[in-house]
Amino acid sequence: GHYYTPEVWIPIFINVSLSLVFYIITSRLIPKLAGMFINARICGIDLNKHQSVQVPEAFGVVAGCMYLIVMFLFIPVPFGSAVLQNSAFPYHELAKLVTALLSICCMILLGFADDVLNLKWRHKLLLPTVATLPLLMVYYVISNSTIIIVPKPLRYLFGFSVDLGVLYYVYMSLLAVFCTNAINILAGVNGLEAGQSLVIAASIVLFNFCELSSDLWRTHQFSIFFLAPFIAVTLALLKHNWYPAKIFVGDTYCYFAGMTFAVVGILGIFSKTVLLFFIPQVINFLYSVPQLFHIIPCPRHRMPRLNRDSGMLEASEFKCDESSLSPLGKLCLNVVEKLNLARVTRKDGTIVGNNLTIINFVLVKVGPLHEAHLSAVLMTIQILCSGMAFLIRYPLASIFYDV
Ligand code: P6L
Ligand code: UD1
Ligand code: MG
Repeated sequence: GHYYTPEVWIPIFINVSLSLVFYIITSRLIPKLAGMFINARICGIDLNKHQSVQVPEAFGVVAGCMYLIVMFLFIPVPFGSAVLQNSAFPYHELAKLVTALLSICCMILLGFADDVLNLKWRHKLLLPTVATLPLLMVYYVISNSTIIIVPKPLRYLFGFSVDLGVLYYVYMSLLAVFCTNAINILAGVNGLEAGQSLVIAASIVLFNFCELSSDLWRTHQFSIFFLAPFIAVTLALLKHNWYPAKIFVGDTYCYFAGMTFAVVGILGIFSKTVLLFFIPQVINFLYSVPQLFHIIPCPRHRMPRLNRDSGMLEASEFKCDESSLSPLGKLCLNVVEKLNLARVTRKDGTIVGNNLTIINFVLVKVGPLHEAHLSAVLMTIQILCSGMAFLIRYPLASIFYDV
């Protein structure tokens, strides 16, 4: 088969080697640029430290630029064999590569704008949608498959497959919006944004290696090309962003990471599997919905807060008058309270509850934790969920599908 041919492994080898080199370059560059970001006032206060120190922010832009450099250097490599053998040039492969980079580049720009200008929510939702249009156009040209295979138990209702048509394109643009923002709202503890993205990227790469022996190996190889350099720059960031953080990754990095995952899922045609690796982010998003839509008050920061006496992080809280809550707000609060999903206390008509993120949920259930410990716990949860995703994707899928 194709599995042992140089066409499969040589480009991957070159890509991984380049990634290693750029891991070293990026991790040395980051501390050198810290002063420059402070001078430009691109910095924020680390809210969970005893002293208030200015930490340079938006270092995702450094990682993103280094990432683009690796990818630009790499562009000729997959086409080496076509050029050397003088065979038909695979223009569609080139279009995929360049368009994917265009979308990622746009998101780095948007993220950086968000970090320095603090954009409104509507921009955060609208701009990623627009940034996926080139991707969707390429998807239309290379695949245009809008059919989903129905799981066996549901086939008597829907038949073997359903053609979603234009809805499938809507789903793909929503995927990009979801991936970018879901990482950004599961944040606020040193190392968390980069840590969760690292686990997701590693999981997708593992999935790609599992699928590299299938007939669809090209799309999985394509995904590895994008994710190996991503893992390299993420590791470089994580080294400096882990507790105690010397730099913050900023929204730039969250958007960059989310778009990279959306791009490989969409153009690799395995977007549902990508979503499976977002289980903690999906749960965190669903849990956050009452606050995101302001059904329950949402403070500017929902990250845990430091107890200055014990040095531990505790769940942060929102506070409001019971009378100011809408009926829907009261209902939401009752539901999370009955299901034991939040700690809510009522006193003299004032309601206090923990902010609805899984970070605070862990702290409510486990008790106060040190920041580094909390970050490690959340990364462990992400890894366990990836294990579960593999179970769903392989053994479970064979129950629901003929694979
Ligand atoms: C391309 C191909 O691999 O589809 C794949 C096959 C094929 O099905 O899709 O990636 P594709 O392949 O395009 C899926 O993976 C299966 O492998 C479909 C998964 C559907 C789930 C979508 C999103 C989930 C997000 C998380 C698996 C089919 C098995 C069916 C089981 C479906 C159950 C899924 C829900 C699991 C949702 C949720 C578990 C949550 C547990 C929580 C515990 C605390 C999270 C929802 C949370 C709700 C609270 C090219 O090579
Ligand atoms: C999102 C979250 C917000 C959370 C914030 C933390 C929602 C709706 N928004 O907002 O609840 O508080 O991310 O990133 O859920 N910071 C730290 N330590 C860290 C990381 C960040 O103290 O490890 C602080 C710094 O002051 C930094 C600021 O958070 O300047 C960055 O926040 P920003 O990314 O602008 O917040 P949002 O993404 O808008
Ligand atoms: Mg943010």
